[in-house]
Amino acid sequence: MKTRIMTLVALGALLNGLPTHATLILNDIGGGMFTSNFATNAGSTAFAKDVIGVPPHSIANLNNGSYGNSSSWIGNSANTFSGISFGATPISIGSVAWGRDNTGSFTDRTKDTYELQYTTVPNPNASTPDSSWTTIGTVTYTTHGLPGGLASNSRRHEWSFTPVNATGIRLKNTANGTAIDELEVSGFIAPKLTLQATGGSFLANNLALAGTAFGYDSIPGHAIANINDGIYGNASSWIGYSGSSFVGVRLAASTTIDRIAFGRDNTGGFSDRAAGMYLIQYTTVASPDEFTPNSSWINLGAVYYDPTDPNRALRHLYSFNPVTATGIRIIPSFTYQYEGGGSFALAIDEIEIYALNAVPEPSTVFLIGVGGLFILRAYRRRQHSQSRAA
Ligand SMILES: [Ca+2]
Ligand SMILES: [Ca+2]
Repeated sequence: MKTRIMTLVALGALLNGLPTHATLILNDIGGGMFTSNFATNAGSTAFAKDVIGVPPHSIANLNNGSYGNSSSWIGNSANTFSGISFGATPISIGSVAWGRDNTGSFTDRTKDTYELQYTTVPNPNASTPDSSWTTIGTVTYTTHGLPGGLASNSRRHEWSFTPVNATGIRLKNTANGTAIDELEVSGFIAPKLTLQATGGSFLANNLALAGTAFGYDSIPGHAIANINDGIYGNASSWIGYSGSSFVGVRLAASTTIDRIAFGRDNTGGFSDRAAGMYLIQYTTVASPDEFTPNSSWINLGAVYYDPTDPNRALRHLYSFNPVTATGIRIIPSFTYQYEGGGSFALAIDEIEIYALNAVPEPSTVFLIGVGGLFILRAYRRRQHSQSRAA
């Protein structure tokens, strides 16, 4: 029962965080291997439709517990796939991770559409028919990774989804020659960021207003200082210039925070420069700025906005486990040959930061209440249907 309640709480967090058009929720970018990685269990086996005939790339590299190009699988055809069998008995899975080269050296071979599937067929392999696989979710990387980019498409990306019982997973690719250095699977891990509101406006006591903006670079007319000037909209937004772009806010004092909000254009005017990923980090060092080393930043979480999500450009308010921070920064993915063929960095019109125990806005209280009711009703229905089935 206790486990069940814990699962419900975790599922509640997942449901609250579900974007409009995705069943894979981005949880983190970069980072290390799952503490409990089912793909490297003794009974687990990697398989793939094919592999490029160039050493050292191999199918076994998919779950050898090592990142990097020299420990990767590369497909050898369009519409290929790679996967992991857990054996004959289904296990509960809820999170996966994969990347092209989590060491950051290689950034090619990532532009692709990835479709994650699972099966309950015992000991699945490359010959398990398509009809035995069920799709969990699909994500599209509109570009290859960029060198040096911490939020690059080539880094390890960790995704969570509504848990399923499975004997195996497979990851389908559309492009020929996509690379994966490690395919990881775990039980459900609650996303680090929980979506609390889409749209909406400033709450009371936005700490960013009293903070100091900093960033790596920007394009003309979209200055770093726009990030905390208290104004939404494209004309008051920051837009990065390169694959190394980031922007952040140094807080006036070290503060325990638990919510952040940002968007591309909360006025609804512009919806370009919003499909992609944002990695959110915090730091505890004194007086952080654009020169604070990468090693001093800790991941708070990441979000992925699908190109088909109509609300992707609006402000999104997220909550997270409280951290005491001196500053935060957001690293957007950089896209090109996208939305008309030009070169695009993602845009942010405003960053808001809120302290723990600040009074929440009424609509947030309402949303949490509605979310709780929904989960309770779903749970009761499940119990009801289970008792009827028994
Ligand atoms: Ca590997
Ligand atoms: Ca602004």
